[in-house]
Amino acid sequence: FTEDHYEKEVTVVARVDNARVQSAKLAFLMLRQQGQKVQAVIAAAEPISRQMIKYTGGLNVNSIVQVTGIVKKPEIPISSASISHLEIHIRKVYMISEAAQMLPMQVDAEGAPIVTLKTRLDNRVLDLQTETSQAITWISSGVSELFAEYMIKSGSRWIFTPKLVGAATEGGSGVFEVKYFKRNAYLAQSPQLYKQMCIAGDMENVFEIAPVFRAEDSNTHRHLTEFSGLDFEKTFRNHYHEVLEFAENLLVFILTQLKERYATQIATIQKSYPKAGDFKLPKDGKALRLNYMDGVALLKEAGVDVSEQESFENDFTTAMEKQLGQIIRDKYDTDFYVLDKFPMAVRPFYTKADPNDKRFSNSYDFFMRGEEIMSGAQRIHDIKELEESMRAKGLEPNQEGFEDYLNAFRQGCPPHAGGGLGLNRIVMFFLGLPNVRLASLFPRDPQRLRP
Ligand code: ATP
Ligand code: AMO
Repeated sequence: FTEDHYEKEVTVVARVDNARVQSAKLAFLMLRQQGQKVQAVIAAAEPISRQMIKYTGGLNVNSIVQVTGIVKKPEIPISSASISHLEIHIRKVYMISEAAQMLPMQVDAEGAPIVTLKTRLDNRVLDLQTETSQAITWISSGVSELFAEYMIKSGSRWIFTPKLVGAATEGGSGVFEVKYFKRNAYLAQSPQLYKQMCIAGDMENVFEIAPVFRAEDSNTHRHLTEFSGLDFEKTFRNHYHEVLEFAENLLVFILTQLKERYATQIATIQKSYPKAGDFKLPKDGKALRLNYMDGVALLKEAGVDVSEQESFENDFTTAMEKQLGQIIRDKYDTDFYVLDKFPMAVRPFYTKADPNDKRFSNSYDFFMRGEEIMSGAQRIHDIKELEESMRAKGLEPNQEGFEDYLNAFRQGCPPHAGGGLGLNRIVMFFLGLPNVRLASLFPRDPQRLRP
């Protein structure tokens, strides 16, 4: 409420955050709407009966009520930032939707849950009502909005590719099989092949926001079996770095604008997760780009055994990625950076090898706080080269499921590159949340299929 409401009658619909009877003549309600709170007072006076005071003070916590009253200054000033400094003197109270008497989840005085992550996720609807979850879901909405905004401004077309696919693609592992009438189908593990087929279909610049399914038994803090993917694919003229630079600017835009547009939500989340406000962006507004081998050298300098990484057969382990994240934060003062030129051996078959050194590839990963949020690459657009690359990775070009994809290149296809981002991971690492499940509305992991 603002000063404009002072001494005026208002009607609000809100949840009961807390209700208490002070005496036979006085009761208090704390009302809550999307994390914002206002105190309401009911005192005996014409036409308010003692029975109405008892009823109001005894309302079940979380019930949704409609309250009409006059806005006044409270006798004891309210100092909390999330509670209005004005209060409502109640005239009428109507029950809109009553909550059960026993809530399965306890919250502290600040409204933060005081239970385990499992209990929070089991009771996710209640958990979503908390101030912190409200703010996190706004950040997630913000990342999607900013991604779409930037893509559309760049002339990109919003596409929707099938999630039910006829064959296990992208190499075969990690797909969910589902019944499809008399056949089997699979849930798409990435829009990869379709976004490239759109490029072959002369669409030039495309993006998608859609679910991605991974049948991987990864029980970690950052793996989900269904996550929200932000994907894009673009043609380029001379060099794949045109697309890489585009992706870097896209991320700098998203992260900078999040800080600007969602400062209130970030401050709220910071009360429960202190790192939420400390994400460091490069000071010059340009992404820090290093090569994979620069990363190897930085780790080596720090005394880490990187012999397997130097042999180009193995990607960084999670522990190495995190350590590199810390080294880069200390040295370059940024939590967001890009590694370019990954070894060919650790990338998928559709990745273009570096023409100057075939041990490497024209591919990149983006990191936030030392953990991967995006993978991308220049793609092979020449059919012969693509078939050779498949064979080199142990895939048979004639095998079922690849023919439509490969046919797309037989008609000619312009050079292109792209990337795939994990929405939940961006939210998680931007806010420094300890678990990706907190950045998913109703998370799916190997153990969890409900709520
Ligand atoms: P991608 O997006 O390519 O899947 P990622 O880095 O998140 O990227 P992986 O490459 O599959 O995922 O795995 C990376 C790291 O995640 C591994 O090095 C490992 O430390 C960890 N990880 C994956 N699966 C498990 C698991 N089941 N248990 C523990 N850790 C795992
Ligand atoms: P990749 O497999 O690296 O690349 O996935 C892209 C991004 O998706 C996110 N991600 C996940 N998020 C939550 N849970 C998971 N299990 C999970 N797995 C991946 C990460 C990751 O960086 N086709 C390529 C993209 C491309 O080249 O365009 C691909 O799918 O943030």
